[in-house]
Amino acid sequence: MNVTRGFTGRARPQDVSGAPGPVLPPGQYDARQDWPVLSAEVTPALTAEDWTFRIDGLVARPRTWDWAQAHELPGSAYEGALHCVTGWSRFGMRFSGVSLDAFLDEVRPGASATHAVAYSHTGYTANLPLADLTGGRAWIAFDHDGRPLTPEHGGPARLLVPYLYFWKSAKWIAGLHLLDHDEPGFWERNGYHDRGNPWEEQRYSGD
Ligand SMILES: Nc1nc2c(c(=O)[nH]1)N[C@H]1C(S)=C(S)[C@@H](COP(=O)(O)O)O[C@H]1N2
Ligand SMILES: [Mo]
Repeated sequence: MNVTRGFTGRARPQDVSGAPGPVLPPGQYDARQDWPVLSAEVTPALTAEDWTFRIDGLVARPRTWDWAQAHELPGSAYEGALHCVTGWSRFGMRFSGVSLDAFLDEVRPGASATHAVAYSHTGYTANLPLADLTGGRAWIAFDHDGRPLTPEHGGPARLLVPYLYFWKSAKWIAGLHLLDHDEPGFWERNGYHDRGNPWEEQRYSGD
């Protein structure tokens, strides 16, 4: 873990495991209570039966998965922190779903693919370098704490890129479009940082 500004959060008092406490990125606070909902759109009425996930653009074999097909891929879990650019972080968040690596292995990104635009069934977009979506860093999440994601939190499926600010984790994920260049998404066109690495405190464009 790369803590760039010498800032370390204190361990949560309830952490009695003896393990080192969770570390807060600079300028973040530990939201210990409920998990806030932040949506630019109205929560869509999207069911698992309606949900699809597509990867296209600079790939050898573009593909769309439906719910059953996505669940045939090996399961993968994330347990750890999330960091919202508005300041809250939450520790010990448990998600399960499928690693994006498993989806990308099937479509085979071309050598020229460097970036992706993630888009939601609602039209929300977020851009990411492909390197932030591979190597076990990103998931399509279906469950939180062993229960299906609620519609407010992006159910039936959301992108999860926990190592970047949470706005990159598009709820109601519909697909990834792979590009050989960077194309800003919804918040990135509206003043937020292009990459959004919380450890570098990349909140706004120019940070
Ligand atoms: N489709 C969509 N995805 C989204 C958002 C959104 O408004 N629409 N907000 C982003 C932001 S800013 C955050 S902090 C998280 C919030 O997820 P939550 O509502 O589950 O906490 O979702 C991200 N993904
Ligand atoms: Mo956010």
